[in-house]
Amino acid sequence: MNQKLYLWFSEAQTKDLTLSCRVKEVLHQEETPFQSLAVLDTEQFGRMLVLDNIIQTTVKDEFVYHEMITHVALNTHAAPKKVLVVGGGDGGSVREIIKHQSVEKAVHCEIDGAVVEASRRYLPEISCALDNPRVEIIIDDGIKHVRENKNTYDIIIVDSTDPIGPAVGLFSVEFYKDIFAALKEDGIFVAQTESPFYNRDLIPGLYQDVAGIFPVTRLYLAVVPTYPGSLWTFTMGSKKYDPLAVDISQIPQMDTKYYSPAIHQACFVLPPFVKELLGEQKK
Ligand code: AG3
Repeated sequence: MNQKLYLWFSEAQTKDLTLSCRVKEVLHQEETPFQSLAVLDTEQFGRMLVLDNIIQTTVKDEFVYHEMITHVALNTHAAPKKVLVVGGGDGGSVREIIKHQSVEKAVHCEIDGAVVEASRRYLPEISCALDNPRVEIIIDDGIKHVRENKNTYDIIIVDSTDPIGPAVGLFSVEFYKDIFAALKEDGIFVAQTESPFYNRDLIPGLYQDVAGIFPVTRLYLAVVPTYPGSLWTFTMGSKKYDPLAVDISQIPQMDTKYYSPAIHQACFVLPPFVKELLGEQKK
């Protein structure tokens, strides 16, 4: 019997480790002014968005990341009305944000319009909220947008790529200071902050930078199978509200597959090797 031809896409997760996925079909490929963009249909994870050969999201596991980068902060704030997403051109974060009734406007600032277009076309289950009237899409540099809008947002979510190339500025102390200024007096900031296994040089400095600016700083975890090491960190800086002080019995029933009131609390429980990165007591 004939064997089907095997084509594999490999992401070099570190210089010594790759994750390989068997590809059914290359649906789209282009060089944008910012990066190389591909949408692949894979056997294991379904359709997958790849930027500069790095897996950004897949239709099978995107729910973990998008629910966790949004709902923890949105259910910590008393009544978030205006929310900004920097990056995240696929629209997954915005889709989760508008599940919150209090949200009047979700502003989505993505530097690369081609990511938005490819996601609309090939990832409809992720990008489906982009045409919602409560969503405003701005194709521009998020760093500039944050700098130019002071005291504007209740929540700012930084849904970035890895801290290489165009995203380096999204992991800088200057940017965190500008975010602090762009938030209202009880605002909350959340960023995706990479792997506690493979980014041990990044997380300590970043956490200290956020803690030097925001009165409440918390790091939390979720499991995203397609990201390096699967275990993934998010860092929250908050001016007033503490996510751990939330009465989880008051969290409204939500249509989610990973986030839940129990996860809202449990995601802040850190293994000693992660606590160590934050300069905290291990136990
Ligand atoms: N942002 C990318 C997270 C980092 C993934 N890193 C990696 N695979 N090496 C995801 C954007 C989804 N909205």
